[in-house]
Amino acid sequence: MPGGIDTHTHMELELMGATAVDDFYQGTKAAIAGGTTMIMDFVLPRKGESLVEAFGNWRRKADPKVCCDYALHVGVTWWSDQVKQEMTELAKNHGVNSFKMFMAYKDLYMIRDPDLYKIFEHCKELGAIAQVHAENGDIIAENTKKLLEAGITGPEGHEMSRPEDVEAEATHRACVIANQVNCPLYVVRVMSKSAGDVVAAKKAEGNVVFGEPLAASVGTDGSHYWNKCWRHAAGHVTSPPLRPDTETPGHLLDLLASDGLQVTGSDNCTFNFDQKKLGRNDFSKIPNGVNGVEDRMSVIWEKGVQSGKMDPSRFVAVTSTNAAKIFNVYPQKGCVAVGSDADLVIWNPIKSRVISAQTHHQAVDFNIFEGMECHGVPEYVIVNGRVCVDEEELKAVHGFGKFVPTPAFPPYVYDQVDAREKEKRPQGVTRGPNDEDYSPEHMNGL
Ligand code: DUC
Ligand code: ZN
Ligand code: ZN
Repeated sequence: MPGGIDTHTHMELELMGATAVDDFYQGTKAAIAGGTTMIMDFVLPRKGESLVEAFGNWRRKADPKVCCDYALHVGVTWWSDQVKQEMTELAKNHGVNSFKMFMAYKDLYMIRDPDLYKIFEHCKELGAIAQVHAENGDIIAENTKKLLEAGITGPEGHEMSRPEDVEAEATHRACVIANQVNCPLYVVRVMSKSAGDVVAAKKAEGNVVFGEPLAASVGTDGSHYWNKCWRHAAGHVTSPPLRPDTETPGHLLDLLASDGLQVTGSDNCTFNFDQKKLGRNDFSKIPNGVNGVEDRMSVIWEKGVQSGKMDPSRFVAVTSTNAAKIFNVYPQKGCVAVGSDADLVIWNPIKSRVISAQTHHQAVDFNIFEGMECHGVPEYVIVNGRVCVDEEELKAVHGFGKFVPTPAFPPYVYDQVDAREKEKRPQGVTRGPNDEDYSPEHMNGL
């Protein structure tokens, strides 16, 4: 099958006072070990920082290290005329067709609705895809304050401060705003049943919207935040959080199987125990992020195909092909065909392995899927024609990967946008300022 495409990673990201330990070398090496041959990482400029400069810095970090191919999404973390011009520059000259806005992380990245509207509008003009991290940042800030005042400082406070509703509300709001300006929307890391349902319902109404659950959100759950071991609980802290009920993973998997949701990422953003400890006395200071770049393919196979919820073709769609189509690198990526890149996986569905931090290839000292048995083992992984997993032996090559530009106006997305536009065009008469105030028949008797 075609190599996996992980739509969502944060290699060596500086976040909340720590730098993610999986860098572009270790992270992409681990990706290959799990059957992923392309990652999509996020350039996240600080407020006030030039987007183009931040993009250049990301390229300089990644290019010499990546073992597999990669593309970049760019975060729009502040808004001004300069940012608008830089988005244009990135889309036209640097191979970026996806821009991500955070509706949470107040004081760091958060974008408010009026700016969101303008950014969506500009994405549409550029033929780009708007991505959102959908959580209500204002509510989270208030809830966090109250919980800490009440003495709830442990990792369970993380989930309590940002419950499911807070994710579903922002997801709905993003869909509404994007639909006003006919901008295609991609909701990153769908973590809850209700947020998943919002995406599926809006799609069914005709909105052009895509949803990305994570390996984490279908593979584990938020009951871990209540684990007595602080390290264990903090190891699961990620935003939006995993949900404490046991139905969420299955519900998200069902949506993925039925095309209510379309793609899977990992949001791999890994911090070691000594870094997680920055939040030992305050859950809101625990660096956010979990692993997944290595295990995503196995976890989706186990929960999807092995459990009988999806067939192998749908597995290929949600782990590779749909991502290639949405981000406009199909058929270069995401399919097995003459002329496509030779990114290939020979997958053995009969073999199984048990996931563990002791044996994984990531730099991080913890694994949220610890002890999970997964069927589906990549026996061979070929990256751009080079055998990088050979009878399960990892032979990834430092710097072998390259940057893959994602061109504007992906037909898979913009054909749907055009159809939506036609459908929404007003029928019949519209009125301009120079039109008659009264038609002659209404003049009679007035
Ligand atoms: N969530 C995380 O858990 N980590 C990185 C950024 C994000 O949105
Ligand atoms: Zn533990
Ligand atoms: Zn992320």
